[in-house]
Amino acid sequence: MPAKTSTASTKSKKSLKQDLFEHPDFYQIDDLLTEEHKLIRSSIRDFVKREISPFVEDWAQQASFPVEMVKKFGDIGAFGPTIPTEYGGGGMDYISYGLVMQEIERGDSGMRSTASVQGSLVMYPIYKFGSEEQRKKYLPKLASGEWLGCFGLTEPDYGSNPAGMVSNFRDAGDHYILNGSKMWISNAPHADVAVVWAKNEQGRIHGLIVEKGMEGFSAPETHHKWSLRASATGELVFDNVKIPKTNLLPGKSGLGAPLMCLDSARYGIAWGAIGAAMDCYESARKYAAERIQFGKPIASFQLVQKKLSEMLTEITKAQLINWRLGTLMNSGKATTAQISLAKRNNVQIALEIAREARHMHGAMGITGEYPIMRHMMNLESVITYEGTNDIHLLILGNEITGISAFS
Ligand code: TGC
Ligand code: FAD
Repeated sequence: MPAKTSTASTKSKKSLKQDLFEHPDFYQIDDLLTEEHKLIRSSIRDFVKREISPFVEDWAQQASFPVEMVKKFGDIGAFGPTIPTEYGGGGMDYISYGLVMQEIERGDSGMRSTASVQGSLVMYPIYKFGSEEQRKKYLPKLASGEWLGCFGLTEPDYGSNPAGMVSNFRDAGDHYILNGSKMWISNAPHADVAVVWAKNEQGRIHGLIVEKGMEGFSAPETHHKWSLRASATGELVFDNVKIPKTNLLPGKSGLGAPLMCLDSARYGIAWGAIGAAMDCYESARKYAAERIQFGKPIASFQLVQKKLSEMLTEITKAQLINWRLGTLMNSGKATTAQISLAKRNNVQIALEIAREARHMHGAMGITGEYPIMRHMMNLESVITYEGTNDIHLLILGNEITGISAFS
């Protein structure tokens, strides 16, 4: 009996070591996942290995958004995993959603952006605040990847402070007239549908569905980015655009409506960033074992071991935050401040891990031979969008003190 126990524990130690290399799971969080969660994760992981990782370096180097991925994401169920199946969504829980985001961002943050904007920022508001006709018209096509969507909140003069937005619409009888502009909008240049936030004549914020081809609507691409180069970013320009009244989202108005969408998207980012961090860690661990300097693998130097140990520690802490936050999301108990803590912590540590991994690869770290520099540059956007690092600190500060630093 003792011999058997010791064989079992030797075996589990061995597989733990293998996991640390392949897919770090130091605290065996897999034990907390269901078989369905693991199945979803492995199918997205295989998809990313096959359809994204071999090509993404070229897409990023050429700053080219691979439009063909939109349909492929639809086929694999990456769009709207938590939206009910009757509208074409995946009908999954939030842990599954997180795992999908984690695996896609392990490939590339820009690819994860495409999926999280479509699911959390376009399908979610249409599902949550849309009429039944709007749900039936848009959701199945967005879920299948037939249509691509974008979310227009940020304006040239209103980023962290969207309440100040100046985009506006007025009642013109049987339709509205929309004017204004949005900036830094992911997916915009290729989007068929835009969920746009604008003020009515009383200054109340509403969501409007704007479709490609509407007269006076254009979406020029933003060029020369050093970050998220495989994702297309653009402006949304509205010059007296005639919007049918049936395109107003009737279910909720006020800034709270877009902020609810951001809760869902920020949650996905908290998982996604750890995917990028794991890819950097795995690459650094492998490189350190293979790269010989001073006659030894660099992994044998204490300073390199310190870096790897700190990376694994931070990844493990972030994985635990994600899992617990996922269970709170599933039970409808997660708060905006809890989501802010996860988004802020996980993106920040992912960026720090990417930078350390970059150092550990020496000169090779700046090349496209390794994914590190691309992850690092991508994460510089992820730490800014969906609320900057400091805005999330202040959301937490408000929660702790009861005093808003914004007003
Ligand atoms: P504040 O006064 O706090 O709130 C205004 C109203 O909204 C309500 N509310 C919420 N309701 C539902 N869910 C939430 N999470 C809510 N948070 C707030 C609140 O109760 C209030 O309601 P009422 O009825 O009293 O009016 O608003 P504030 O103007 O002080 O702003 C707060 C602040 C700064 C935290 C907020 O504006 C903010 O989060 N700013 C950051 C902006 C941001 O994150 N933008 C993201 C744009 S989208 C994007 O980046 C996509 S990138 C995607 C990709 O490519 O992956
Ligand atoms: P600003 O708000 O001007 O902030 C500048 C600096 O000031 C930051 O460091 C900020 O933390 C700091 N600051 C601001 N206010 C305070 C304060 N009260 N206290 C302390 N510090 C403060 N938006 C969308 O609507 N849809 C999208 O799809 C989208 N995609 C994006 C894709 C990319 C690649 C990028 C880079 C951005 C995207 N954004 C999108 C915009 C993004 O959400 C904003 O960039 C972000 O909210 C910050 O706004 P800003 O860039 O105007 O910075």
